[in-house]
Amino acid sequence: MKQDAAEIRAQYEQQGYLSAIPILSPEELQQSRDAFAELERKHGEDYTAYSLHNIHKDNDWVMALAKHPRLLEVVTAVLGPDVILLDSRFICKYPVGKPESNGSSDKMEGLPFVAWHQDMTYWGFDGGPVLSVWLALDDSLEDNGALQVIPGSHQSGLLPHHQSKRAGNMLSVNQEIPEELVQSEKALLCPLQAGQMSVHDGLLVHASDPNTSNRRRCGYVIRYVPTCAYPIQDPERPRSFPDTVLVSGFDKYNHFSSKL
Ligand SMILES: O=C(O)CCC(=O)C(=O)O
Repeated sequence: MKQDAAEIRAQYEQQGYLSAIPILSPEELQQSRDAFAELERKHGEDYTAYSLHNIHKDNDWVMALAKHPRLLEVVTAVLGPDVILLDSRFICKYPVGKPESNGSSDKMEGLPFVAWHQDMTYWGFDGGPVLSVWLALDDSLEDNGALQVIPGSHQSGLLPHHQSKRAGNMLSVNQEIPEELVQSEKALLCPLQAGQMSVHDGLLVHASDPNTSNRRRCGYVIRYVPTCAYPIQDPERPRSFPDTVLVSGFDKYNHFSSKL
């Protein structure tokens, strides 16, 4: 049964995330996978693993994903009608061959993974939340390193982060929440079938393990903010948002130079 906007929002606010939401039709999924395969041929897998950043303005098929009506229905249910796309990136873990013993940490050493973190540490926003969409182009399951979340952890505020000592962290600034602050016993996997998405709050603690399967795990991660949100000025880390797009409603704040 389809949830209405108030139910979507209530569940999101309580848990800090929603998962396994069907978005793409089989045809849309196939077209997206074909277009992505074209980028892999053009750039090579080393590049497409993490460097396809903010390509939504130059690629109509990518913009169509970011503005997909079913996806925006969920995003606007949570953030309200006036929404800006802040940033987007493909994040792909390619198969590297199965470690001989199943999952022992020394065999996983150096394989790409994502350390426990909160997105807000990186984005540094005030005036409104940041919401992240993870739209699956491949099935994303336990063995190929699906996203894991700590439900409710968005209610504990911003946690300290330090530089990760483990090799292979895919995050841009190699950030990580110290182990003793992560309630990993509460971790839940967010398995997705290709074409489904999960969404999570900028304060939700989340991570993902290496891909130990023989299948690719490719997702399109899109960050959205309500138009009232604005970046905190941080002289230590000046950031710019040159590729924002108003994807829904009206922007009366003009915190970004977003164009429709
Ligand atoms: O793709 C992953 O494994 C992690 C993605 C992530 O950290 C995010 O969507 O914020």
